Amino acid sequence: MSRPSMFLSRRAVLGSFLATVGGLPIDATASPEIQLPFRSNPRQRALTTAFPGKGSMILQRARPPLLETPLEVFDHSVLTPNDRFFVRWHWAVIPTEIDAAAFRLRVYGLVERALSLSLDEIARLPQVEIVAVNQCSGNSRGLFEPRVPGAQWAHGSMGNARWTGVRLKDILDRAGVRAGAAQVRFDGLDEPVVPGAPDFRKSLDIDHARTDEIMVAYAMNGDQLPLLNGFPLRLVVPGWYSTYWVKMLSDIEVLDQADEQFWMKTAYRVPDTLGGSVRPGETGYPTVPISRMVPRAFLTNVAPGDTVEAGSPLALRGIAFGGDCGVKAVTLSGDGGRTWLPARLGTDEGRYSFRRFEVVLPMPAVGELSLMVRCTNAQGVVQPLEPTWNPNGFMRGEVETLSVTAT
Ligand SMILES: Nc1nc2c(c(=O)[nH]1)N[C@H]1C(S)=C(S)[C@@H](COP(=O)(O)O)O[C@H]1N2
Ligand SMILES: [Mo]
Repeated sequence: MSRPSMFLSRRAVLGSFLATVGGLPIDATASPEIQLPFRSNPRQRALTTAFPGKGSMILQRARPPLLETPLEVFDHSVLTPNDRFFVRWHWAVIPTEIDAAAFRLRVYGLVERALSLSLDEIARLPQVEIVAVNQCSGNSRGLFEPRVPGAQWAHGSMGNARWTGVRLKDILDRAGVRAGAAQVRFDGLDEPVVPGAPDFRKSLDIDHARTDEIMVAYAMNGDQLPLLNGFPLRLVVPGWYSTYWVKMLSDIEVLDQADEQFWMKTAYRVPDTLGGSVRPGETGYPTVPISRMVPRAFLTNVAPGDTVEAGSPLALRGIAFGGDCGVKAVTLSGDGGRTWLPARLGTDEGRYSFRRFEVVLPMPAVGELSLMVRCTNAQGVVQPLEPTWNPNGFMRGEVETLSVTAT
């Protein structure tokens, strides 16, 4: 493993790119188009290669950047390459240049000693690594029926990386958390565009923050974090939706009570029901801050509308993840859910990682094939066959159906 200083000694620069791209018409940065698997949503999206450090990405929005990973990327490896990893920011004021030598991570609030840590000091703490899925709460929102407002993502606002960094706990211990701590709040260097708008900040309960798994990461897949994915530091909260994975992490504040600001109290809440699901139109239910992910599975070597050969074995591949724990099993149905075949699982990269799977569907008959893959996680949670829905388009977890034609 390379030394942390390798990742931290460099400067990350976007130049004036982010400042200028917002002023361009979107089609100036993008060309070929891609079809997303939507029913009641426009399907066409542009692909762009205009963003520094990023290869071909689905352009959902230019400013602030919302870039989606095309699903076929997940067919090539269990880890999502940094240059194809999705990007999402809430506010457009994002530093376009960060000087790693001048950067400081500040720790304050209910602590014995406030800290201002350089990247070198952070790099001297014990190094840890974890493979974990970073998935937007709104991943697959564009498939919600009825439609809901918000970024109309297909399935590509997620990615799986090997994260390297230090334990948040070790940083908190250096500061010395005082009795009475309730939550820890995280803030990054990005800022709202309009004065008075709420700065993006997220909080975790103190007990959760102090678990061994929560990481302040300085590397992703063995390289420094791309600026758009949070250079030089980001929080990694394995098993939890990425709204908590604060990028360009600059401030850690220990709070003596629950965080009442906008991004905890108003935004990113889900119905307090199984899988965060309610009936469309339902009102009056209690909500809670979104937290743990639910199991999901996707086919990656076929796309909706593909033609396959009837009467010969159909080899299918994909990725699954357990949500907040590992994958126990993946099953496939080629007949719309009547019968299910077990898939063979690939290498286990840890319980928070994608898990690849393979399964052969014997002899599909001529006609439309309704393919479904279903993950059961290590805690026995099975993806529901019924639609999941809530008005924010969060926590999609239902079994996905993909139709191909056998000829
Ligand atoms: N500083 C900062 N961190 C942030 C956000 C943000 O707007 N600002 N968005 C969060 C959300 S909602 C998502 S989905 C992830 C996206 O991570 P990525 O861009 O590295 O894929 O970043 C999270 N961390
Ligand atoms: Mo998100």
